[in-house]
Amino acid sequence: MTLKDLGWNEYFADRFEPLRHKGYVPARIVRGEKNYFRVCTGDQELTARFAGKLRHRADGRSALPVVGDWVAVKVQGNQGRAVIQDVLDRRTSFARNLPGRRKSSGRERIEQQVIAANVDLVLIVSGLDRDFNLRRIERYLTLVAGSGSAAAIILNKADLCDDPQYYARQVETIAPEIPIYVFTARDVDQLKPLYALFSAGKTVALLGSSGVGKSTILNGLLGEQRQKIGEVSDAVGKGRHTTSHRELFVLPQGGILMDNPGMRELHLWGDTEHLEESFADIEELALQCRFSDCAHRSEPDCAVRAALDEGRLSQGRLANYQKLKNELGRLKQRR
Ligand SMILES: Nc1nc2c(ncn2[C@@H]2O[C@H](COP(=O)(O)OP(=O)(O)OP(=O)(O)O)[C@@H](O)[C@H]2O)c(=O)[nH]1
Ligand SMILES: [Mg+2]
Ligand SMILES: [Zn+2]
Repeated sequence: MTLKDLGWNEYFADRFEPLRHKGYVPARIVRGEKNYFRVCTGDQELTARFAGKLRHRADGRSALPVVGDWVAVKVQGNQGRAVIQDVLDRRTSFARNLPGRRKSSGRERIEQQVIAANVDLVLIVSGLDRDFNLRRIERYLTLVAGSGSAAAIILNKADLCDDPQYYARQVETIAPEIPIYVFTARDVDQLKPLYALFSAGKTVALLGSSGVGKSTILNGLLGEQRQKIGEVSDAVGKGRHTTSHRELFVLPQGGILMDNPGMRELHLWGDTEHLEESFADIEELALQCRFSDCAHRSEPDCAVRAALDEGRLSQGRLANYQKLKNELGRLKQRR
């Protein structure tokens, strides 16, 4: 394997250049465990920790390395170990808010948690069993809009659904610009349309709730059972968090695929501007409201309410838009 197979390119080479003379080598973080990482330098895979100075220099968690990051490592002897000395600037980063409370005051606290770095395309996976939820897909799309990555939507487990196309049409109404794939991942032949999404050096990530079939898709594309698959009873349709870490896999046909654990909580991190991408229809309507600060409630000449009354916009989508906008607005205030 070469660094290029792992996604290395001029962007990262430029950023690594000033570090080369220190005797560091470039590597990509291919797997995250609780207390260490696995990094790949092209010809070898090493167990790596990050240097303490990274933690001290880092203002908040976001600057610490995550899976997908390109890093400068110092290889230690030949025992398969390395120390991460620096994290190269990310091209994209997928982050969520990890809200909590301050121990001292009990006041609400926000924290950016970067989940994955340098992903070019996020595959948002839903199951067409009980998992399907348009509002959650809108939330994912808003998060991806803030990450710098592109998005595609996968509706898996078509075999468990009477009318998969009905759901595909629903998704189309909320994401007209985004490619949608509907299939049964258990049948590997049905994964073929996904091949077009991959090319050498491009990083694609699978995101979605637990049990939707992310690892099944990965294994299908790898052509082997590398990741453990959950034993979910079809009747219940609930996942049990089979995958517990993030990991990158290089596909035989070229391209890199990141498998992720199912995500339960998905609080937004980002800016209200990102809604322009995920809710372009509402944002465009809002430009035609009489008042520029229209809240689309009872104001006169409200284009958004008009669309709602005429059935061009659903109540559920508008309510979710307002909810996500509030969430991002509160985040902005706290930052
Ligand atoms: N009926 C049906 N079952 C599927 C399909 N794809 C995956 N499954 C099943 O769904 C269950 C969960 O699949 P996984 O691939 O482990 O799901 P995951 O998204 O990786 O789950 P986590 O690792 O917990 O996040 C397994 O029992 C799979 O066999 C499908 O297309 N149809
Ligand atoms: Mg999994
Ligand atoms: Zn309005």
